[in-house]
Amino acid sequence: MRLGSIGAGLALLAALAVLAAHVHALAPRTQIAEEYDFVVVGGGQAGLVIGARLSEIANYTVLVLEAGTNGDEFRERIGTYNFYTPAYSYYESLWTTPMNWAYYTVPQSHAENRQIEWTRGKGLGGSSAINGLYLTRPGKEEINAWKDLLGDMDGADNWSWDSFYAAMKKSETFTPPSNEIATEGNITWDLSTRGIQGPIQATYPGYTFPQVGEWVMSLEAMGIASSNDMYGGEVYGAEVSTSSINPTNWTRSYSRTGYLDPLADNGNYDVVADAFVTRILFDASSPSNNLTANGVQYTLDNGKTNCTVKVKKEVILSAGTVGSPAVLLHSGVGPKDVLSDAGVELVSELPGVGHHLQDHFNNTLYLSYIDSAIAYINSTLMYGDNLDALQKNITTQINQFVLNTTYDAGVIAGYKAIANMTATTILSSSIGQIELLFMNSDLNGDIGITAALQHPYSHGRIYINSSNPLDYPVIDPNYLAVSADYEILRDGLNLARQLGNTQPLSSCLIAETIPGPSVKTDDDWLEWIREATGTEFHPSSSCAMLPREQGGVVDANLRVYGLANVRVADASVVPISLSTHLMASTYGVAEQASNIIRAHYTDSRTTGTSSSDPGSASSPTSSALGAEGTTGAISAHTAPSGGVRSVSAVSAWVAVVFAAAVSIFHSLH
Ligand SMILES: Cc1cc2nc3c(=O)[nH]c(=O)nc-3n(C[C@H](O)[C@H](O)[C@H](O)COP(=O)(O)OP(=O)(O)OC[C@H]3O[C@@H](n4cnc5c(N)ncnc54)[C@H](O)[C@@H]3O)c2cc1C
Ligand SMILES: *[C@@H]1O[C@H](CO)[C@@H](O)[C@H](O)[C@H]1NC(C)=O
Ligand SMILES: *[C@@H]1O[C@H](CO)[C@@H](O)[C@H](O)[C@H]1NC(C)=O
Ligand SMILES: *[C@@H]1O[C@H](CO)[C@@H](O)[C@H](O)[C@H]1NC(C)=O
Ligand SMILES: *[C@@H]1O[C@H](CO)[C@@H](O)[C@H](O)[C@H]1NC(C)=O
Ligand SMILES: *[C@@H]1O[C@H](CO)[C@@H](O)[C@H](O)[C@H]1NC(C)=O
Ligand SMILES: *[C@@H]1O[C@H](CO)[C@@H](O)[C@H](O)[C@H]1NC(C)=O
Ligand SMILES: *[C@@H]1O[C@H](CO)[C@@H](O)[C@H](O)[C@H]1NC(C)=O
Ligand SMILES: *[C@@H]1O[C@H](CO)[C@@H](O)[C@H](O)[C@H]1NC(C)=O
Ligand SMILES: *[C@@H]1O[C@H](CO)[C@@H](O)[C@H](O)[C@H]1NC(C)=O
Ligand SMILES: *[C@@H]1O[C@H](CO)[C@@H](O)[C@H](O)[C@H]1NC(C)=O
Ligand SMILES: *[C@@H]1O[C@H](CO)[C@@H](O)[C@H](O)[C@H]1NC(C)=O
Ligand SMILES: CC(=O)N[C@H]1CO[C@H](CO)[C@@H](O)[C@@H]1O
Repeated sequence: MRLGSIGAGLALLAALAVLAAHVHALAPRTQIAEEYDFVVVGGGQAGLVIGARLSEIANYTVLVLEAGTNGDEFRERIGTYNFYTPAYSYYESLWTTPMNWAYYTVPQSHAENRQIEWTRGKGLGGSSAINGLYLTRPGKEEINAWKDLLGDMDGADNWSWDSFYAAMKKSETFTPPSNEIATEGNITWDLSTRGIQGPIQATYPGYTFPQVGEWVMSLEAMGIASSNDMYGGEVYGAEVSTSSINPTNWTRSYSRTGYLDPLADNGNYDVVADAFVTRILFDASSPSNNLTANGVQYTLDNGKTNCTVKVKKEVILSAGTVGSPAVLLHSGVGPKDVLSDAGVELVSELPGVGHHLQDHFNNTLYLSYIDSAIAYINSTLMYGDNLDALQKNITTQINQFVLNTTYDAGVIAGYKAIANMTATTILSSSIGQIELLFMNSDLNGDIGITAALQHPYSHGRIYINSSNPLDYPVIDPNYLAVSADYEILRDGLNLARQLGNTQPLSSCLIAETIPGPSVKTDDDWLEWIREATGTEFHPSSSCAMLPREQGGVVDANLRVYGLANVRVADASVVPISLSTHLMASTYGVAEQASNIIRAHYTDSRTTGTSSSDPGSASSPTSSALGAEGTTGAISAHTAPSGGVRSVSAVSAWVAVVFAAAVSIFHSLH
């Protein structure tokens, strides 16, 4: 068994520590400390939330290590988009910059052997810095299904709808649209479901297209009513969703602007960009079935030099659905076949790492002629009286759907548990099975209607095929491996076609250009789906929260099985694909993770919890980010206060600039 040593890096750090003046956190740094209570791996969407929430406790020292850039050179492009419409954030945004890992899947054998690009954010803010800004929430029944998958595990209640809903609200501040935009876009909302004092701004764009209003009306004509309650857990019907944008100027609101830039300089929090984490190091004297992490190894120069930082309390992995399993695997934690094939020594066997990968995949119809007009279509609407037959059809086939990519009966049991939950509870619930999106699309001026499968039965995996942590992990989402997936997606695409033919939307459309009227039969659809399917960018579940005997990677307290002090907290822990764009849910995971970690250290102390107790998980006064989210009703005029206060205070704080730290490390070599 290999356990890393933290010798060499420390000598360097000790030497540098002499140079370090009494620098303050979040000011430009020339040096980081030799050890921290908490080291967060990945300064992406979730990582910056956790860094902020833990560092609110002045007694904790916190370090975030982010592999990508600090983003400063792209800031204008991150924040700005043409015409004040979110749609352009895709096309004018950051796909072509170094802020995208630009992964590719392995050839997809059920999709014409295509290698499909997997865009993932790389830099402070992670995918929230480059995503499409749709801010939507999952459904009540799916979150409760997640909790039910945990059985009576300690902490399972934290993943009930009520608890998760509160965590999502805590992250946001909602601002209603102007009257003009509300009318033009036919936008409705329910204040009682929204957050009022969180760091992330949720509102509507400053410009909208008339077709957006027609979207809702046309869907209504098809029997799909507009919904007011999609943020309260009823994810079916049509709506114009909110975007994660600032209400004053429609710039991007993401985890860096919400959770990092406004922070006070309390001297206990460091964030280092361009720091690629290569592995977690463990204390060789800790029990092999409950290893204690005592350090994190990383590189600032693409592997030429290894640095190490010591960890006093915990390592928290927030490297995302691709990065978090990859770091575990390179640390020797994972399925033994994968590790031995890759030439990485087994440290702690955990067969589920990287498995249970689920993603939304989609196809887009183009019609000749944005933003966030969407609809979630449930199975009552899609299948009516035929639902029972479909459900039986799927449940009787689950054993055949199981893949042969694992040696472990537990991972297979976990697959069956997720698939059965999906086919029973979720399929028959009110929650959408298909999302329809209105896309202001391409350069031809066509519009697109996308249909995206929300609950895939085809699960894939993330694994590694090299012992070099800097090599890209292998991504195999296994799209369309299971017949039920293309059948449901096909039925969704037929709805998209029907929508294009429904008034008033149809009156501005000339013809369907892609795939066009020649695609009619089930076989035609299947062929076209295989040729054209792509990702909606919502992969999850590669470090699934499930019982250990079902191939789970983390327990309900987000702790990695077999390790004493390593947690995962990001989109990779969600065990079941959710019917939503994943950003709000990821904020929910990260806020809840912070609650759980803070509560753990509060509870484990013998002293009581006075209001000045730095460990008190619910002390609103300790937050520079606004008070706790609300669970009750709110009124409109109180809405923007917390977030605006923290945002407008930005110039009073010193922004994070870590280039200095990096160059000092360079110059010493
Ligand atoms: C192009 C695109 C469009 C999307 N559109 C939407 C949308 O409109 N609405 C929505 O709700 N969701 C959207 N999503 C999904 C959503 O943004 C993600 O699900 C979510 O941001 C994931 O958050 P995360 O914290 O799990 O991971 P990320 O935000 O991806 O963060 C992971 C971080 O870890 C870093 N990292 C990885 N490996 C290492 C390592 N070894 N060492 C150090 N750091 C490491 C990465 O660089 C990254 O910064 C989109 C995603 C993409 C990519
Ligand atoms: C703060 O940290 C110090 C040093 O680690 C420790 O001795 C002290 O007990 C901590 N106080 C609280 C309230 O946690
Ligand atoms: C939205 O459209 C419906 C018709 O589908 C109409 O009854 C309603 O008044 C419109 N609402 C707004 C806010 O324009
Ligand atoms: C937009 O508004 C936000 C919030 O007020 C502010 O922080 C940001 O700097 C503004 N961006 C630009 C480009 O003006
Ligand atoms: C850094 O660590 C890796 C293992 O993660 C090792 O393969 C490599 O040789 C080390 N590099 C140096 C310069 O020591
Ligand atoms: C899938 O959906 C995403 C997000 O809406 C979109 O950017 C992408 O182009 C779609 N892909 C396909 C193949 O339809
Ligand atoms: C059940 O599934 C099979 C195989 O995919 C398919 O051929 C059949 O039409 C399905 N039946 C129903 C009722 O959905
Ligand atoms: C798994 O199944 C595929 C396709 O059926 C097959 O090609 C492959 O050899 C199998 N792998 C193992 C390890 O059995
Ligand atoms: C499938 O799920 C249903 C409903 O949740 C449950 O009653 C049933 O026992 C499950 N079956 C299996 C095989 O797990
Ligand atoms: C499914 O969606 C339709 C249309 O949006 C809605 O009328 C219906 O109530 C939903 N079904 C359930 C079971 O909630
Ligand atoms: C690992 O997989 C990638 C595809 O993700 C491939 O390009 C590469 O050649 C593979 N490396 C080895 C050593 O098999
Ligand atoms: C693992 O170790 C930690 C602290 O060292 C302890 O709190 C925990 O109970 C241990 N877990 C198991 C399963 O032994
Ligand atoms: C943050 C949170 O909701 N914590 C809860 C997690 O679950 C435990 C046990 O059910 C509760 O005691 C915590 O309050």
